Amino acid sequence: MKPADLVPRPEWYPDRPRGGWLSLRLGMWLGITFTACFVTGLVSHFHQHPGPIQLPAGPVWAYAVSQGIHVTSGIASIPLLAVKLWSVAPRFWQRPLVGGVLRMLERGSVLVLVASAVFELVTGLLNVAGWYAFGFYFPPVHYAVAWLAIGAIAVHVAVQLPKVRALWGQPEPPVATGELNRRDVFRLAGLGAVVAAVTTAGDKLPVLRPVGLLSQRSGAGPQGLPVNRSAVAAGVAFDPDWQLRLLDRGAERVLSLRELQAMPQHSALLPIACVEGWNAWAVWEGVRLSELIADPAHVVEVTVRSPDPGGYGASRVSTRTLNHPDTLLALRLNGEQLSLDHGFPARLIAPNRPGAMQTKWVTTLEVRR
Ligand code: HEM
Ligand SMILES: Nc1nc2c(c(=O)[nH]1)N[C@H]1C(S)=C(S)[C@@H](COP(=O)(O)O)O[C@H]1N2
Ligand SMILES: [Mo]
Repeated sequence: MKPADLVPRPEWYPDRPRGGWLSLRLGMWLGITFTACFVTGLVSHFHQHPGPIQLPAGPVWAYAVSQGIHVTSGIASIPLLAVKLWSVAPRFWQRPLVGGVLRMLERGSVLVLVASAVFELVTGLLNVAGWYAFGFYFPPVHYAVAWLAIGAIAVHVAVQLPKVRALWGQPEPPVATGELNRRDVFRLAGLGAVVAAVTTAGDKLPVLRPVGLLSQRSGAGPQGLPVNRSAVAAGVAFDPDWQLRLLDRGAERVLSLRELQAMPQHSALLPIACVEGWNAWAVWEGVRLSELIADPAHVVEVTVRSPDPGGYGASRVSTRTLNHPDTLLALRLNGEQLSLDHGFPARLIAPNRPGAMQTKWVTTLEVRR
């Protein structure tokens, strides 16, 4: 037996209702969910890597909605992609397996498409499930492969356009009696997508919490808010001598907690909107960040630091966010003094911002003009 004989052949596949009619419809839905993932993923990227693209400071809920759509449409893609691969499976083994430059380019682009799509969905799902099983730092790899996936989708759509035209409006091909038809398979895939989305979205839309079987977060925690990284995990202890250091125009100013409490206090209803998709709203109270800094309209950026050595121990605040009235150095949460796990004595809280940038246990504000 030659090695090539071990490679499956299209005719080995049972004659089931696969093929163009089904692939086209699943492909269109995957096009929508992957585009939603890509666009919302870019939004998340530009929040965390501000460059030439400056995102607005509001509306307050925008990032919670955007990242909720990202994770929900990604999870809904899993059953759609699984059935899509099933619908085209025999075609991967069409002979000749290798041959012809154009054919190899086409097969190569499909290989990139399948590999990058599966990679994005699997690593994304593991990440939101809190199982950081891969040996690399997730965001840059997920970001790079996202471009690969969206590029491969564009090439795939262009290559398949003649077939799409031919299939468009065609009736569903008949199947043998007693056999599942293509419309049923399509409906099952859609049902799988809806069930996956609804059962994981309880930590994004509270109305879905009762059916949130697969939700990652329950919403429970001290002061009515979940904790992502506790003070113990971050190596931050209660510090009775805590002071806020303000570094601006080459000078250092120091403020005690009492001094901050004596300043005008403002409150804002804002969400923690984690990059992993869940969000939780609370009433925050504290000092406006812009009122701590002289001439805030002319600040380029404020870096907020904590003693936490982890990747989320510091964050950057843009001019727009600094000058938003809801951007606070929060001292209180839901009517009580902040608990240590939520960032006591002071944490940053600002509208339309990834949770990863809502720095807890703030000790230093560094102003760049
Ligand atoms: C099950 C599916 C998916 C899940 C659960 C998921 C989850 C996530 C999470 C948790 C982040 C935040 C990473 C961080 O900042 O720590 C993220 C970012 C991102 N995702 Fe996904 N994702 C999925 C699918 C996709 C797909 C299909 C694409 C593109 C085609 C995509 C593109 C992006 C991009 C561009 C970012 C921004 C990365 C950065 O900040 O540099 N994701 N995703
Ligand atoms: N110093 C510090 N601040 C931090 C983090 C951290 O690890 N260290 N985690 C961030 C992340 S990822 C989230 S989602 C929010 C969670 O805030 P909470 O624990 O008060 O709910 O805090 C952010 N602030
Ligand atoms: Mo987070």
